[in-house]
Amino acid sequence: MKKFISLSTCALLLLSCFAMASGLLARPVSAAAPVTIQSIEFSGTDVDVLPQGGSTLNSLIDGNKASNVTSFGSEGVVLFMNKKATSAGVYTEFSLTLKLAEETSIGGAVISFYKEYNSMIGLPKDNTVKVEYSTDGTAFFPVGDHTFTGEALKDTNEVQDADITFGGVVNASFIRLTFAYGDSPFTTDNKVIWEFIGMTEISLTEGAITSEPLTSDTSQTPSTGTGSIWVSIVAATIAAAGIAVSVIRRNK
Ligand SMILES: [Ca+2]
Repeated sequence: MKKFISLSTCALLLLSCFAMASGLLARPVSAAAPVTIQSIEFSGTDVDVLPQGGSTLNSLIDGNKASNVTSFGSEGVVLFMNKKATSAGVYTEFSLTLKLAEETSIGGAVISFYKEYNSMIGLPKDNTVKVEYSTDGTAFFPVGDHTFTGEALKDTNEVQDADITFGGVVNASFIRLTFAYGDSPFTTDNKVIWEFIGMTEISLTEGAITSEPLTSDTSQTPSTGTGSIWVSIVAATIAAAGIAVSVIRRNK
C-alpha cells in the first residue's frame, strides 16, 4: 500500500511537471488563426516600390486581397520594379519584413501575387520565397526556402494566392520574406529578367500547438524561444524521474 501511494505520488509529480512545462505552450491557438501584422518594411536596392491606384505599401497588410483585380493600375496592387531587368544573369532581390503585434507562433504565410504577363509582372524566381524569422528584429534565422506552384500566363491577369507552410512553427515577432527576379520569357527592350513582381496582400497563419517546432539550420546559431520550451520540458522530465527514483529507493 505504501509503495502504491509512493508510485502514485511519483506519477502525479511527473504529470504536474509535464503540465507546468507544456503550460508554456498552452495558448488558445487554432490551425489557421489570422495574425495581426503591425507594420511592413521594404528593403532592397535596384528595386522601386510602386503602389498603384492610391495604395501604399501598407495595402499589403490591410486584410484585402483585392482578388478580383485584373489591371495592374488598380487600387490594392503594389508593384516592385526591377531596375536591372536588362542585366542577364543578375537576379536582383528584395525583402519585406513584417512586424507582428506580439510574439506569436507562426506556421505559414499566404502571399497574394498579382500577375500580368503582358505587362511583365510575373512571379519570383523559381516560384521561391525565402523565409526568415526573428524575435528582436535584428538577428534573423532561417525558416527555409519555400516554393509554390503557379505561372504568369500570356493574356491572363489575376491575383494568385501562394500558400506557404513552414512545416513546423517558429516563435516570431518578425517574419522576413525575400523574393528574387528570375529569367523572363521576353526579349522586348532586352528585358530578359522579369521587370515586375506584384502583390496585393500578405498574411501569416498561427501555428497549431500540435505542430512540431522547427529545428534550426545547423549552420546557424540555434534559435531562442522555441528551443527553450522543449529544454524546459526535458529538464522537468529528468527532474521528475530523479524524484521518482529517490522516493522508490526510500520506500524499499
Ligand atoms: Ca491588400
